Amino acid sequence: MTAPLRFSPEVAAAQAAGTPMVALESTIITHGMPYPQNLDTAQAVEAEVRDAGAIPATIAVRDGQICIGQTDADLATLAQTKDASKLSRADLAVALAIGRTGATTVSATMIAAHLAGIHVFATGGIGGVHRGAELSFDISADLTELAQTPVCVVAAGPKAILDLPKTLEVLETQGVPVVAFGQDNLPAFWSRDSGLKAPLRLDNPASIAQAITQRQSLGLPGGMLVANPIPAADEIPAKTLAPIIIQALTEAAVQNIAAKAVTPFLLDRIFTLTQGRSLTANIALVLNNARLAAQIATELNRPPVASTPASP
Ligand code: PSU
Ligand code: MN
Repeated sequence: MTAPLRFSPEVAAAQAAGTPMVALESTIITHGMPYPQNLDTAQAVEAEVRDAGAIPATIAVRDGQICIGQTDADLATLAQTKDASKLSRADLAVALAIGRTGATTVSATMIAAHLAGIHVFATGGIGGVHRGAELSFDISADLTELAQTPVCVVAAGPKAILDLPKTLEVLETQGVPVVAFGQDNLPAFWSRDSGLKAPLRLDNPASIAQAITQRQSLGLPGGMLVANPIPAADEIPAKTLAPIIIQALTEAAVQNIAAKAVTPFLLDRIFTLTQGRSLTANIALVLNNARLAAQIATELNRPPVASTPASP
């Protein structure tokens, strides 16, 4: 049995024509942002990818199929679906088997993108090691996915609600290149600077594309995380956010929020506690990531420059 993939007309045409493509996830739509900003953002992110010369492929599960690329109507329905499942690697096959509507997280989106032959994926922030993971064992499946599925994920860093040093440690153990784009330090989602040095740094889309190609040439499994800092004009300084994150984490603990509910709960509380500023920042950083992902996909598509044979 082959994987049940269904391509939108736009994505099918891009595949046939060899146009660069960028995968986009859907959990950010169903669990990461409120309606209607989630729909506006999903549409704006797709437009950003097109403006940069690539084709967007937003990925979601419905009717027993992994849908690669959504029509405007599909996006509008998804953005208003209250009971969509949050699907990661563990859930994908069961959701397909029972025909559930589901949104794909970073891990499930990477799997689907790879099956569809898409090498670059843009999102907001990846999941990682949660604070207190030494007791809860809550470590996002995004990290082990990056270790095994060859897709380049462009994000504004791991979300700042996480334990960032532990997240970097796990990524290092798993052999995942963590590349800060254009700066030395790791960005922290809503903030440009986490205060931690990023393991690696690259300064342009062409060198990121070359690193992807080199990894393939070495036969190494897995992808790469490109941590793209939020534009300066849109950032919330880490110092401003620190007490708000602590408050949201405390509320999550008091209310016994666990497992898949943790990240959506924290994002929602931080949205309220920042009077919506975190959402404005989240939207700006996703758009910024979509643009860089499209540039990387375009560079990856460039035919290698043929070396000129020496004249006889
Ligand atoms: N980026 C955002 N908002 C989100 C996410 C990413 O700006 O909501 C989602 C992604 O789908 C990611 C998930 O995989 O959050 C992480 O969830 P968890 O911590 O439960 O693994
Ligand atoms: Mn988790």
